Amino acid sequence: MCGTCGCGEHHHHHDHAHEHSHGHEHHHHPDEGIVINLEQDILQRNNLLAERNRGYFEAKNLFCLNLMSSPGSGKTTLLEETIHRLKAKRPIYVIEGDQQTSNDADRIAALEIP
Ligand SMILES: Nc1nc2c(ncn2[C@@H]2O[C@H](COP(=O)(O)OP(=O)(O)OP(=O)(O)O)[C@@H](O)[C@H]2O)c(=O)[nH]1
Ligand SMILES: [Mg+2]
Repeated sequence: MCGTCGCGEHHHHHDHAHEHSHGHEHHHHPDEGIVINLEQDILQRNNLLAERNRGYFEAKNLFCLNLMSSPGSGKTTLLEETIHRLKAKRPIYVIEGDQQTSNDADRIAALEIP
């Protein structure tokens, strides 16, 4: 890492003859581009946890689906209908991902599914 600007490169020239504005301008050639990878560590941790979950599900012989889509696109409705049709045939469990409200969790709980 460059100790002056903190970018990913090891050696490049910083001109200190100009006045410092302390904005976030970097003096790289436009074609070089600057990649500051802020997400990487967070996603690595997610991937690790997901991998552990997959191992757990596999060991327990659990069939798991991760249901993701835009807000209001019908996830919970699809779940409700799926549960309605399958719950007599096999045990079903739902993990809800809404961290703000329990609206969806309540709809699932109403179908007497853990
Ligand atoms: N016309 C139509 N409406 C649907 C369908 N599926 C869901 N809806 C309606 O779309 C609205 C949102 O459905 P939800 O199942 O709550 O959607 P969601 O993806 O769980 O929403 P969030 O949890 O808020 O992200 C509700 O009014 C549903 O009745 C569908 O296949 N056709
Ligand atoms: Mg929902």
